[in-house]
Amino acid sequence: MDTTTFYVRPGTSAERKDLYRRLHEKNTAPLWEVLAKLVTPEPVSACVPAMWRYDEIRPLLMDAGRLITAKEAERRVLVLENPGLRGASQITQSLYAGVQLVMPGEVAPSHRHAASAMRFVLEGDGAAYTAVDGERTTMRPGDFVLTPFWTFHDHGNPGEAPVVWLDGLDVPIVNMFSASFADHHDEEMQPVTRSEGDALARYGGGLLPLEYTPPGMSAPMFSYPYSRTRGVLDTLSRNGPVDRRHGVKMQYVNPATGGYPMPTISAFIQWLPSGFTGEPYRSTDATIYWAVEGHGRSQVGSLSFAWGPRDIFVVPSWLPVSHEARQDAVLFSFSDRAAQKALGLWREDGVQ
Ligand code: GTQ
Repeated sequence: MDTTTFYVRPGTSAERKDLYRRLHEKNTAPLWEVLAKLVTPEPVSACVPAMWRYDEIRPLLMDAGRLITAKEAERRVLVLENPGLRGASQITQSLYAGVQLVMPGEVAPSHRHAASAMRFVLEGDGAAYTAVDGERTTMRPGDFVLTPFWTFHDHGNPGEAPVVWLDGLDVPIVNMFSASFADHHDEEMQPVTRSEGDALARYGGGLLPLEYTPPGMSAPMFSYPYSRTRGVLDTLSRNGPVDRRHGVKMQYVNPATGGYPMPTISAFIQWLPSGFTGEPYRSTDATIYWAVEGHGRSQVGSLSFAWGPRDIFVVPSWLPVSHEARQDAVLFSFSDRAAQKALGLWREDGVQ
């Protein structure tokens, strides 16, 4: 839709221009001059479709691994900058994404912040961990791991191989509200107070502690291991149904509420059968995709992205996306749908 014709911008005159100059001096402005770009009939976003190929990014990340330590950097991360939002540390208007590396023997020191974070593990030998709230969670490829609002977290890699994961944070949302806080733990590594797997068993096994009341807005467990997720997709791939747009698509859940894992971030995993040619779909939540398994192609607006394992691409708000799979494929994705739904803003199109 041509958004410039939705409101007709009034013509100008010498007297009007003089008024605008006097308005400007008093920190005011004529709404009718900006209304068309302020209140658009459909989403308009500076965020553009973009793709990051893992085999292009990985060598740069490993160079960073030689040039700076995790400790010196605090977090050794390549920020994924949307080409339409350069310099803003944003992959979409509302979300930050980065690719983080922890080398063998390193520790990324313990800190906490108002921003909520999620990780999706890309590579590693299954020895690295992230410690959240006194509990260490091993990070294996495909695991979805949470660092909720204001929880201390440090990342360590006692293994032999580098560990790399995708970070997704709601930093732009927090900063839009000017609500950012952060501090450091007294110790580089927070004390471990619970044994590994405790939160997953306590909250993630289809059981909850007796008469449990969620203490916060985020899931009480920190890890959604890929072995479990993959098992679900395996079963459902046989049982269907396979949606014409999404294949077999599931959302990660806060088991204590049935809602999204964190108040601002939603995450999804989908299986596409070999030969799948999906129909277009659009929604108001700009979405970051991460190819986990298989090869395929996604049409995003007028662009076509061919992807294979570990490639990342972003779909801006309201641009149609359709997926094709050359072989059985798995896509992870995340977005701000949780925040939009909480505010009553979320919309989708092309769903029957
Ligand atoms: O691991 O705590 O990519 O604080 C950006 C900010 C990761 C983290 C990022 C962070 C972190």
